[in-house]
Amino acid sequence: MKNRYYVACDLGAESGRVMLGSVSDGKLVLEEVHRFPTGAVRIQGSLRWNILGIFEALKVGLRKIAARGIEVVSLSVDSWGVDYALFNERQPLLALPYQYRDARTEKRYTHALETIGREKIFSETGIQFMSINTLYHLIADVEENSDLLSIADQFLTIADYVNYLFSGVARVEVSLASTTQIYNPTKKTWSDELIRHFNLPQRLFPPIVSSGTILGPITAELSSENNLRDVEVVATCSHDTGAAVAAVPAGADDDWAYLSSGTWSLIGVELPEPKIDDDVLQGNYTNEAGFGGTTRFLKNIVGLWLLQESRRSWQRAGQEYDYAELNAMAESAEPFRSLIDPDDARFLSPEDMPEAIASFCRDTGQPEPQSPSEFARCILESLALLYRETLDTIERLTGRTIRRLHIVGGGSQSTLLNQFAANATGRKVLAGPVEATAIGNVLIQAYAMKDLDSLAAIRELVGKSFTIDEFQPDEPQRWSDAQQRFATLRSR
Ligand code: LFR
Repeated sequence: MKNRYYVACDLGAESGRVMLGSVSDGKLVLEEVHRFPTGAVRIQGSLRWNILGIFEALKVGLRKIAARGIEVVSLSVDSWGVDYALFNERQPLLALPYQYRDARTEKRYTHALETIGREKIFSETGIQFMSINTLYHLIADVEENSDLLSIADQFLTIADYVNYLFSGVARVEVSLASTTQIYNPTKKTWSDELIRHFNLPQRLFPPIVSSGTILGPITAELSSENNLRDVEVVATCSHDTGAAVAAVPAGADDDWAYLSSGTWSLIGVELPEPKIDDDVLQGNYTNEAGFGGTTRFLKNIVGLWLLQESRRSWQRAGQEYDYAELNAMAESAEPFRSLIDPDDARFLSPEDMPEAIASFCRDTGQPEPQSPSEFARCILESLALLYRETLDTIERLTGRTIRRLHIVGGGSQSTLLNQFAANATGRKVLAGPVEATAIGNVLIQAYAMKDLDSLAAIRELVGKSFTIDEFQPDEPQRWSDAQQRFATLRSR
């Protein structure tokens, strides 16, 4: 049989990738065809995505594939959560989509929670409270862009919007719908109650489809422009984290947790249904929709953003380090010199990350990191300690015992962070695959095209196809002492 090729268009906050996947000799073969920066643009006091630039970059990748004479079965886009584009029948795009870190939601967020109450929003959605969520951005649009909303037919979350540009079919896939904090996972519809309460225009909300839905063929315009024939556009898990969790190479038992590690750290377990109760609300955990009707019960915490932004600051000052260098430098730095609470609000969108970290250390009576090595060490140790706290809470909230932590995504390339995670959590860490999101995307396409028949089959194929590295916990006493210090910082 001829190889069947699927294309994953994977959009992250730092970079986008066009990945070509096919199954050969019972293994998935994945190839990066094109990579490009996606980063947000600061413009006239706001933070936006150059979404059409991203769309063009994806087409460059598709043309590279077509130029090799490869016939593609299907393609699918996945992206970060929350953000959206507005459009109507005549206008493909009505405004540059806001980046979730844009400050416009800050005051609206607090106000929205006061007017309706956290309990109501949480019982409707089961979603973690974060000022970045779509709900607060749409409220901002109602207040400051009502002229724009009045001419919009619909909004679409980022990956679903690009799937729409490819196929002409406007649907929100459920995993991405759930990141909006306007989706009700019990009723499996948009939350009418929240829509009404916040005066959001009902017509903006598109139909929701399940993960692995064939939307339809690529548009005729794109097909001829890019030399692609008979390509189906599939809504896989449009949410990158959803696709990554589908590709965790775990078995059917339930004693494992995942950490999807990139700009964000998404750490959690897979549940058969949402868990919406007071304890979960108090802990601010989330119930995102996963592949096959599962629930991704997790905590969304800051991740390598701390290091990415520090790196950007050093770059501006003329000091260039790649991530491998930063890891090696961190390894040689003094252990546990200073710790931060990665969750502190000052780290959400600072102008200068190293300065924000230094200010945290000053405020808490710790020595300020002096060099990139010390900053990197402080960031990685603090993240690992937060993983520990989060896993313990997940065990308490779900009644599960977690014995293994699967780390997937770009962050799993940091062997230092993997070892720290094993040490801090006292659990075995299984690292890889790095490209879990693109893999999940490709294999859910294979599922949609009836080449694979279940989540278990997807995971088994991932396990057979990629090398997974193991890290055993070490230095228990030092890490448990550090955990005490960390807990004190967190309870300030
Ligand atoms: C990860 C991610 C997270 C989401 C954050 C913002 O890439 O999708 O799951 O909370 O980006 O959208």
